[in-house]
Amino acid sequence: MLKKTAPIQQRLRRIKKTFKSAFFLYENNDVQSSVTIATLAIAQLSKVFEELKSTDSAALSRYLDDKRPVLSGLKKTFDELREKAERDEDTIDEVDYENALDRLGSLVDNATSEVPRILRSPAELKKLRVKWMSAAAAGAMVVGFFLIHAIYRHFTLKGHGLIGEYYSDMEFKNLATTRLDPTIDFDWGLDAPMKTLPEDRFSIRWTGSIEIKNPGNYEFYTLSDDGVKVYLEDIKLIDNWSAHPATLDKGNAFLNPGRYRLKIEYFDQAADAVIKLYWKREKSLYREIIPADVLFPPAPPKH
Ligand SMILES: [Ca+2]
Repeated sequence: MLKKTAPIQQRLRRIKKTFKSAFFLYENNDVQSSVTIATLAIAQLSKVFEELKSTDSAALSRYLDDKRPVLSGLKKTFDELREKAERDEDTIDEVDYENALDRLGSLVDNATSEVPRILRSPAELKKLRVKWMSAAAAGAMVVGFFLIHAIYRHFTLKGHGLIGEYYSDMEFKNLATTRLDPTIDFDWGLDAPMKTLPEDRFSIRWTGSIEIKNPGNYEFYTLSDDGVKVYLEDIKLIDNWSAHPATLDKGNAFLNPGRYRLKIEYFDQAADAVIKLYWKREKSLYREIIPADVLFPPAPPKH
């Protein structure tokens, strides 16, 4: 069993974190994991409510009586969503799901601020802390397991794109913005890619990995204006580091199934700005933009 257990406020803060993970997963289009984690937040909150029954605070009883129906309504909604997600996540209506997440978010927020406010008495809190021990330890293990599972799914089973670092100079010095780009498929014309960058003289570095499912010869292409370099692991596949109009460059590699580190460096010096990353798989007739579901951001730091 875990040695340390958390007092009630800390437990509530963790539930808030769990909820935020659910929201993050939703924002990154991993609805299935999002539903799982949101359901977990509900289970955790139910456990906290259950534990709190033992206090003899009348104000707290009123609060719990008031919120319990909201919680069980949400539980029902998310159980249904989870059934749908298990069948096929495309059947989940985005607006419905966002509403459900919203409602859960307000309940978690409310509990995080209200419960500690009601339980101001140090004696009550001390009593709760003792009572909470075993359930909290078990809960922490469950949260840990599900979060690791979701993060694993999020970063390994389903791609979402590469991390793009956008610099407001041509030498990767002044980092302006970092974001997740599902695909590298940009034609900014004469405009700046974003408000934090100038229209000319900027550079971008994308990092992450690409998943290869079938062995074979893979052709990689870039269409760029201006300079571009593409690295797979430490092999330079494409190198056209010069100012030029939109140009197609190509590199190829025989790849076995697995995950390969991928890095694209790009700069624009003046006028038009274009950068696109394609591949052509063996037996495929056309080159296509490398899709998001085989591109993965760099793995999260290990603890
Ligand atoms: Ca240019």
